[in-house]
Amino acid sequence: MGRNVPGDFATRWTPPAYTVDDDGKVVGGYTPPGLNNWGRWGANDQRGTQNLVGPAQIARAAGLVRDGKVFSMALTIDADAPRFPTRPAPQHYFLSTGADAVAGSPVQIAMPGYQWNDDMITMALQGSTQWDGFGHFMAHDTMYNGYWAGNVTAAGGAAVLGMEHMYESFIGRGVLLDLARLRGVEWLPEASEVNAAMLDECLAAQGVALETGDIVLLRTGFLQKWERLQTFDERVAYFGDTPGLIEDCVEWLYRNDVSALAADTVGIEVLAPTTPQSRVLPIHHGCLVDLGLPLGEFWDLEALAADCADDGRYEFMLVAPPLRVPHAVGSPLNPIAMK
Ligand code: UVW
Repeated sequence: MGRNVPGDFATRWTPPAYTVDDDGKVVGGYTPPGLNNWGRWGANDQRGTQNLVGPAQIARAAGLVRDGKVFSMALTIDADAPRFPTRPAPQHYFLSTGADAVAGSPVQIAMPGYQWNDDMITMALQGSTQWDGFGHFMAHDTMYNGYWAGNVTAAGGAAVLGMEHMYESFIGRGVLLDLARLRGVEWLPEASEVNAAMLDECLAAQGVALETGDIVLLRTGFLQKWERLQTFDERVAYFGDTPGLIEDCVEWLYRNDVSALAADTVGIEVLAPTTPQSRVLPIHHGCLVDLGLPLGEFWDLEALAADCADDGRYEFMLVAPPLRVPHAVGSPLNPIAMK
């Protein structure tokens, strides 16, 4: 069983024309036709735009903490929070509880007079507030920096480009672009498109300029709509209605040396665009594959945005590392902004 035409599920299969070298990189296959960061930080780089952030950027960001204010941007990890319909709800179990011990448990023999509670969750790593790593998305069998898609397997996970390369990353200056506030709406209209000109307009309106290595957060306000939905069908339709970026924003991100991009939506980009796009998911393709620029999704930006509007400061220190899961292609997290 195989296929050799995109979107074709025929039983025939022709081996691809490309080969894969000892480093796991495609030879003679896809290379980005336009702007890209392949090779910019070395032929075998696996951190992409995280290379834009160094001690100078982190020290500068630390100076933005003036009032001691802290804002979490994490969704709750439970069945009620939004997640893409293909991803199961998180499950939260208890392994042992003090109540069991009080009622009488054999483990009390080991530690008479003491009790403890242990719990665990099972969840999709992309099933909550999350980072998409480079192993999450491929174009034409290829990942960031030319690594072959076949390096990510169900048995072993991401042999290259895993989230373990990022476990000390996403710490630096965050800049919020409050697009909903710019337009004076609770949330951007369903399936509305955000282009690079609107991003520049928002920066100008907020009186903030980007610096190399910034982590940009985009607020559409669309997360607030989730709370108002009643039925399963409304919740499924919600994802198709997602407002977001269109493809000219990839060049904007490159030009501004943005190190990571996160938004309060499921996929950052508009999922049902009306403007013709040259690629199916141009932001995922352009950022994750061509630029090596990680994407954060379902960040709850409401409290932070309210405070930025209040004090007029749209820059802050951001601390948002992923979980240290070897060979993972994404990670949930609790991103923290400090002002
Ligand atoms: C979508 O694009 C729907 O989201 P993700 O990047 O989490 O796959």
